[in-house]
Amino acid sequence: MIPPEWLADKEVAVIGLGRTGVAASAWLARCGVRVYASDADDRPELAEAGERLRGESVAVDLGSHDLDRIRACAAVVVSPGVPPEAPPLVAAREAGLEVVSELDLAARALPGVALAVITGTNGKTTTTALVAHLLAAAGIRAEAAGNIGRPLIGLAGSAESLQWVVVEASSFQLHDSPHLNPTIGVLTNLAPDHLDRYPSVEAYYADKRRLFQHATDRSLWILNRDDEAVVAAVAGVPGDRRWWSTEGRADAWWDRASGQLMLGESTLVSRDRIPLLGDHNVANALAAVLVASAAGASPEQMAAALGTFQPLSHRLEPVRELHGVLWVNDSKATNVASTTVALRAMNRPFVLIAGGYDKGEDIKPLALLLQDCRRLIAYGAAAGRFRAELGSSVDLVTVGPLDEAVRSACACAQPSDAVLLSPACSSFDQFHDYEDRGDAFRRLVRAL
Ligand code: UMA
Repeated sequence: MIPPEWLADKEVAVIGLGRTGVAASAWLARCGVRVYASDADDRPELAEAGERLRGESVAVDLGSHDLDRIRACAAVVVSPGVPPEAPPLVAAREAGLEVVSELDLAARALPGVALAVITGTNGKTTTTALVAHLLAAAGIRAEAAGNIGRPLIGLAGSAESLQWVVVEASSFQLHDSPHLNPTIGVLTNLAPDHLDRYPSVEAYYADKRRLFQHATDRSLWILNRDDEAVVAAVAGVPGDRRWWSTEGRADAWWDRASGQLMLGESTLVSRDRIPLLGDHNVANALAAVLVASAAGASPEQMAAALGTFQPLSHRLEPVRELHGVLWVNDSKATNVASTTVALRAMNRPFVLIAGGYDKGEDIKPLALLLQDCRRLIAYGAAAGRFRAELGSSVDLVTVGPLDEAVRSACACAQPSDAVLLSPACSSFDQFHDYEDRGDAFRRLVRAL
């Protein structure tokens, strides 16, 4: 549970007051810990959260961190979005304080609950949600939490009512989780990411490999056989391994010839029954099946539940079919890699809406995936760059706001086409975040 020294005279510092910091502060205060919570920012929504925490006896600073006060604390709980070189963390390390993630603390506050921890560069949110769905359908008491958007600490105190928690863990969370020891660990795939925070790809992969830090012969690892970097990452790690593959036989695999998802030699379910677009989602389903099966779900239960999974919002989310045109919201695609996955998932001609806030990424590689693109509608701040870099590869028009892009797509899409919003850019030129952008797209499409 809570380390005893945290309950002595000193305060515990919580750095960052987003969802993680607020949940961690509230839980620590309820456990009798004296909490000093601070955030370098003072945006309006923090003020409201700060007031609520003050009502729970938490000392709150917004707009700055009191570094001397932090140095005098017993320990530090850090939010994933705070980089290691942030001044409060540098001060804490200099003072010899333990720095842990909220995830690490929460996992210790769930005694007796089995943890399926899912990490990887892509697919971890969908896999996490799928596992929780399969377990619930099998009558297993399970919840999903972590990077999926729900701080794990919110479940602390519910240990008695839970058998499993399915935890989506980001590399940022794993970085500060020295005690985390999953019952089942899943590594979906590894590709360069977050290089604005990590000095190298190796440093990012090293944080992902922290999943295996307490591996023993009794550990169970569920892994992607199709990804060489995953195979390399697990070399020499103790424990049992189960593999999935969309390219060949494995413990769970996709028999493309028959269109079936297979568990070993047995047919599980037809690909067509799973309401998720794209081959990458077959991989996510296979990973989820291996986890749920190890946790006690039967093949029959899983097969039925795979057919009732609701696609997650903003991730290749089908919005509606209108006059034979399927409208798809992939607003979560804030970079070229995500849009690449979406374009590969298109199995029909499509109109692509892309653009937004230009992060300066190289967008030319998208040209290779635009053979079936009827028209690219580039919108927002990055529209000009799309025209300059992709205008010779595809029929391309530029527009300003997203509503104009939707109208333009509506005018040119043909029956049997898809219209795909997969921006390859962030949303900040016109929206608060990708969810705000996806919600706006959904509203516009439903109003057509
Ligand atoms: N801050 C300081 N001082 C600093 C630097 C930052 O106070 O020196 C503050 C910031 O102003 C901010 C807070 O620290 O208010 C950091 O908050 P946060 O970014 O960690 O946000 P949370 O709302 O706590 O959300 C986090 C995850 N965010 C990140 O990892 C960036 C959420 O993942 C996660 O869902 C949530 O915890 C619950 O576990 C989001 C994400 O983008 C979805 N994750 C990345 C990804 O999936 O690629 C890793």
